[in-house]
Amino acid sequence: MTRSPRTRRALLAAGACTAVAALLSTATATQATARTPLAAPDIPVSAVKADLAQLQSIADANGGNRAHGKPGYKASVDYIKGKLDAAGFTTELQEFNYGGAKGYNILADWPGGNEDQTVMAGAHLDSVGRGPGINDNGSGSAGILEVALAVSREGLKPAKHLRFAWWGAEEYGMVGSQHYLDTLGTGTSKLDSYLNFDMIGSPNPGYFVYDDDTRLEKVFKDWFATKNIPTEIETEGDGRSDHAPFKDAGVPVGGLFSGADYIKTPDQAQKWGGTAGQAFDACYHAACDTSRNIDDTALDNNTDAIANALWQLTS
Ligand code: DTR
Ligand code: CA
Ligand code: ZN
Ligand code: ZN
Repeated sequence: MTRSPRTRRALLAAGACTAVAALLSTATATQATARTPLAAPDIPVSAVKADLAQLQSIADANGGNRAHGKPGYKASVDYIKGKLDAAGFTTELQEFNYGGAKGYNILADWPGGNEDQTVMAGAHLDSVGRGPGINDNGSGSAGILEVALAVSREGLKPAKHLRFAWWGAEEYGMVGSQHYLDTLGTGTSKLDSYLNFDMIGSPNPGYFVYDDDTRLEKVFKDWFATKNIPTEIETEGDGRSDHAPFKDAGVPVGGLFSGADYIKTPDQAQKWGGTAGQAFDACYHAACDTSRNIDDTALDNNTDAIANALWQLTS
């Protein structure tokens, strides 16, 4: 059937409009995706607990601890690194010497994203010599490990580059994280932020959010608010964990903590259902910091909060 030139022009115009509309809708959808981050997946706390059970077994098989310079620490490193390598991370074992013993940091980069805007999440992997260090700091180490594995499972394509770190010899004064920053030098200018997770599963938990950087603090506080979980600003850890060297280097820092010392105020006691003077973690730096020294709900909430923060901060 032949059509008049006028009809042909009208049909061509209509077809072009449809094509443009389709392109616009795709572009809009893409922009929307870029602007509104995908929701982070729920991190199964059972997987985090399984990692803690592995770290407990490692301590049991190596003199009861996972301390810097002891076999239990290197065995912990091998466990964490093995999971990351299998999940497609680009890993680096960074060696350093301290106190006559060799220490190790694990750096794990998720391929992709703008490396001039690198978001880091870290936790110290070493324990004190007196015990297995399951809450301090197996909890933070296992928490960020399972978030990293979720990044891999989801095939996250972050706009900003994402790097995870497990630090050695934190208990001797943030030695591993300081070594990393010393070797990074001016590379710290490429760090968008550093998030620290040290003790996130304390029994009798409090929900403490680092208040060193407003933007980072808000990401966590907003998430806990959606879960109706009351939080407090974290003050007792200033200078006492691996965020300190990053803060000293001018990197914006944030993080979460569930309590080490004592419930200080009646308000805290009321808020978290304890009693003033009661320890958040009575096994802090003790032999009883075992896999029984964990509050599963705190570990679950904090690990999910970490996933949400990383999905948001790298979008
Ligand atoms: N986890 C402890 C350091 C520590 C004590 N209180 C806080 C508060 C916030 C972060 C860390 C800490 C240690 O490794 O000795
Ligand atoms: Ca969860
Ligand atoms: Zn400690
Ligand atoms: Zn610690």
